[in-house]
Amino acid sequence: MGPTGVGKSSFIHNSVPPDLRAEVKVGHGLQSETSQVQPISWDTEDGARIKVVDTPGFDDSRAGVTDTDVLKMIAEFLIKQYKGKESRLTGLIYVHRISDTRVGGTSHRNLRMFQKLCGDESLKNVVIVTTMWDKVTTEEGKQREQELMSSDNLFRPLLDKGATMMRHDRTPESATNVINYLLKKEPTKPQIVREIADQKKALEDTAAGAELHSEIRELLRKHKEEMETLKAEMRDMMRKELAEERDRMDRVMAKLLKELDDLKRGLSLCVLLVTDPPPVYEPTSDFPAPETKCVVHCSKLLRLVKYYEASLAHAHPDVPISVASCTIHFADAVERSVNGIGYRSSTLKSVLASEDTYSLQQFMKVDPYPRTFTHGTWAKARHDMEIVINDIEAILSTYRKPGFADRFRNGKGIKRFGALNAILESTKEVATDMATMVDWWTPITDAIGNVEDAAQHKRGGTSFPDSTVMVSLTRIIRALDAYCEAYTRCPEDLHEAALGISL
Ligand SMILES: Nc1nc2c(ncn2[C@@H]2O[C@H](COP(=O)(O)OP(=O)(O)OP(=O)(O)O)[C@@H](O)[C@H]2O)c(=O)[nH]1
Ligand SMILES: [Mg+2]
Repeated sequence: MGPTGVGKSSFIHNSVPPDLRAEVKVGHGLQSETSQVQPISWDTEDGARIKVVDTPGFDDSRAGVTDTDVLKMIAEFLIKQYKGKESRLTGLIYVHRISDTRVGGTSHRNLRMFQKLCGDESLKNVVIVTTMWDKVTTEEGKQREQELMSSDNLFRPLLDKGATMMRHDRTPESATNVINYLLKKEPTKPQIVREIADQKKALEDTAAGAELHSEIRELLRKHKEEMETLKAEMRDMMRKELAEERDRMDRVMAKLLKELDDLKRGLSLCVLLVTDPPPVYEPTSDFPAPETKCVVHCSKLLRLVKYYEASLAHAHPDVPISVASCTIHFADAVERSVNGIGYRSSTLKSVLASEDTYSLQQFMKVDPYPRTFTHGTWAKARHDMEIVINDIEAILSTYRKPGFADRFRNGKGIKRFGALNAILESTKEVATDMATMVDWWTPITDAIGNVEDAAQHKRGGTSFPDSTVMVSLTRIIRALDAYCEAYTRCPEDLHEAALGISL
């Protein structure tokens, strides 16, 4: 990569075996030559296949191919290669003219785009190749090279993070030198591929896309300013000239707006989908009805606590208090989860009725509630019960020490021991029920996750991803409703059972 006319194609011309040189077109004159991403490959003697890829530079003054086109071509090429899996990217080359006395805006722009496409992690696979050494004296060249290497807004940040700088003197030897250096590198995945293929970002949301987006916006802003100036000058100029100038500006503006629109439209779906077919989506089977034993067992536990409260009051007042408060906290958490799930279930119903992927995506994005919250409610309740169980077990172990029976001849200790054991057993029963409910939620949260993936995959589309997704969604909603119904009385029942316990 690199700006127009720096010698990218010439470099490739020098890298390929002699019989392929005719295929590499080197520019003549000032016009930019390369307007496509052009791979060229050959087999080495030891059986490896090398593929070198020429790219057009980012250059907003070029006619026909916009910078957005260039970005799309590069991104699509990299993603196809990555998904094709037979290619491994070992090197990225940025070409710069050592003969440039000053580094202009286009060079900075190209360098910025290059950095955003690569990302820091791939910089160790980067070589900055300097060309046109025959146009400078050795002294000049060396001095400029030093400047380029040490300047904070040029190559220094790249070199600091693992990039290398190498000279190319227009000979096959120096080009081969660069290629061989890169072939030894561990393959890398550039940032744009990570963003689009792995993180499923839209082109305009990638680092490179965002960079281009803000540049186009900046150009538009400048243009609007120029238009304003033009309007002011209109009064002094002849009409014809003005009209021509205004037409020219209108054309530029239209081009920029179209480019912005193009960028927003992203990569062609065929690249994203044809090479990466959506996973076959299997609808989840219907979910079993949620267990309600937990409420029954919790009520029983509270009754036990109430029954034994007086006998434990003197020696172990903490036990009834912690068991009861844990149960009441649980009842409150269930109340919140039932309300939340009820609300989400009705939202999901309207999403399902609309069959609109975007609403589904939005729902999943802004509302991870059913996924995490209710599952978390039960997991936390079970965890709290485990703590209570451990505490009671710790107390009971002191009762089991030798000599215990002698110290409590009057039988009070024996009674307490019995009470603690009964409460412990009942608490364990409740903890087991809670674990069952955690397990009950797991396939449902997984199913929601799968629907979410399917919805994500359908980026850009409007109708629902798949009819099987609708089936799953229906089953999920049914399960959420069944949960609400099963647990809607839980808080009330438990509060009632807890009446009379002095918390
Ligand atoms: N003197 C001199 N000229 C060079 C050198 N490298 C390339 N050129 C010339 O510079 C011009 C542009 O080179 P290309 O290789 O086409 O540049 P490019 O980077 O591929 O340009 P685009 O395809 O337009 O992006 C051509 O006329 C080359 O012959 C060099 O090291 N020294
Ligand atoms: Mg070229």
